[in-house]
Amino acid sequence: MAFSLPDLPYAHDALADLGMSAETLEFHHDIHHKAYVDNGNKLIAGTEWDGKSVEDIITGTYQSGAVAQSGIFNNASQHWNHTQFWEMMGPGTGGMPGELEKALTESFGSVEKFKEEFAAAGAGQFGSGWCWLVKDKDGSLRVTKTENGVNPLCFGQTALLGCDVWEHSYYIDFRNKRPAYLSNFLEKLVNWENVAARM
Ligand code: MN3
Repeated sequence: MAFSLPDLPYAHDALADLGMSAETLEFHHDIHHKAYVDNGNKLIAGTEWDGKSVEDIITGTYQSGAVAQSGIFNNASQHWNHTQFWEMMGPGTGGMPGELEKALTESFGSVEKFKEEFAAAGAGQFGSGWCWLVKDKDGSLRVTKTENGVNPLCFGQTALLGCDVWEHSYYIDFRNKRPAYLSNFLEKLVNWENVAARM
């Protein structure tokens, strides 16, 4: 099946009061995410990946390691990453579900310690990439960071929360202040119910 650009789960201006402007979402969703969808479809057409699921394309091309497939990997993974990212945020969501709070406290010592580790991973990713809260293959919760479009699927992990730290995600609203963007993301933008549902 060809990739298609999903609608945002909220209006473009729904997060403006929470630190992510309509202009950012217009560029990030309508232009950047759409480009991954369109370029991915062009590169995949007529290859062995035509008709495969986006998850199979990501893991298959990543494991092949073939340079010729890197364009397909990059666009497929960024399509998947952004689709998750939109769902992981939301306007006026409720607090953190108790089961998630308990799991984070058990794994990191406290919710605040988890947030510190997550923000440090995002701030410490040199260049473009993502930081993640993942459920690892052994069931443990971990904070990770990945470069460019690489994501937890590549390592057999479940992505519970991801934050895009490519400059296009924060430069309009936060200029070069990536740590401020990460702090705002954790305090105001995350849809913790969506994160809990992924556990
Ligand atoms: Mn992005």
